[in-house]
Amino acid sequence: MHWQPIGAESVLFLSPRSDFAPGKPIRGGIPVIFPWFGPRTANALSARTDGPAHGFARTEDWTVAFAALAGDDLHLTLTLAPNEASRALGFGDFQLALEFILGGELRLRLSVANTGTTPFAFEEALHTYLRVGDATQISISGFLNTEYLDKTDHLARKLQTEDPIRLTSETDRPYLNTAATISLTDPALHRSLTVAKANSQTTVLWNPWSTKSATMPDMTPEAWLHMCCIETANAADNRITLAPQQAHTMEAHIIIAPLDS
Ligand code: TA6
Repeated sequence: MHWQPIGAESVLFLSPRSDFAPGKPIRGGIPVIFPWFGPRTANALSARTDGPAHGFARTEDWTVAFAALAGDDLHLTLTLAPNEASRALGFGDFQLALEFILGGELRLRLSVANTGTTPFAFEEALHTYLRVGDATQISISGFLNTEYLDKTDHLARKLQTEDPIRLTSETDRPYLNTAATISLTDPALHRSLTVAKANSQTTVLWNPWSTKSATMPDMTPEAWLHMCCIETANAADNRITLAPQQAHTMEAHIIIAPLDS
């Protein structure tokens, strides 16, 4: 929920009205999305469509499995195992581990292991809420010539033709088949935020803008101006099928830098 390198402005957005109640997702920080992104949809291995939006992982209690300071970096590993709720949703044979390295930069590694005897398909996202000074002034680069699903236009498949992107309205786009590093320039906070990644083929760009934000009870009226989600993911066409006894690790790497001059 909070990462602020010494001498820098806080990097993650956290809504002043976020819930912190069991079963409620936190509006900000880096929610961990697993085992589906958005509404649950049927796939080749499961016809089920029941369960909470964005899966169950982000509202479960995780276990702190490791914590250590190494030089200026704090290393944390949190784990999530199956429980009654996940089994009821058809997920009983997995282990998750989320490794953080927090320092002047932020690295996150999400590992998913299939501990069972049958394959399963999953989607995942590190749903990162970046904090910005003014969302109407930011520009975002790295998506040129990349296909995306436009969730504000009935999931229409479109191609990103302009770069950099400037936000002017609700923007909700899973970009597909991309391993690109994304760079966000924030003139108001006079810095750039870079999100690099590994083993991720989807990057989601989201800002609810003013109208949708006004309908969200866990957002204050102006909060949308101070956030931009750049989510490191594997979703939609990039859903992953994990064979028994296999594991997959996705990494996000967030770097901040002051703007020149
Ligand atoms: O990542 C963007 C998105 O899928 C949007 O469609 C919006 O629903 C957002 O996630 C937040 O979802 P939530 O369930 O936390 O309100």
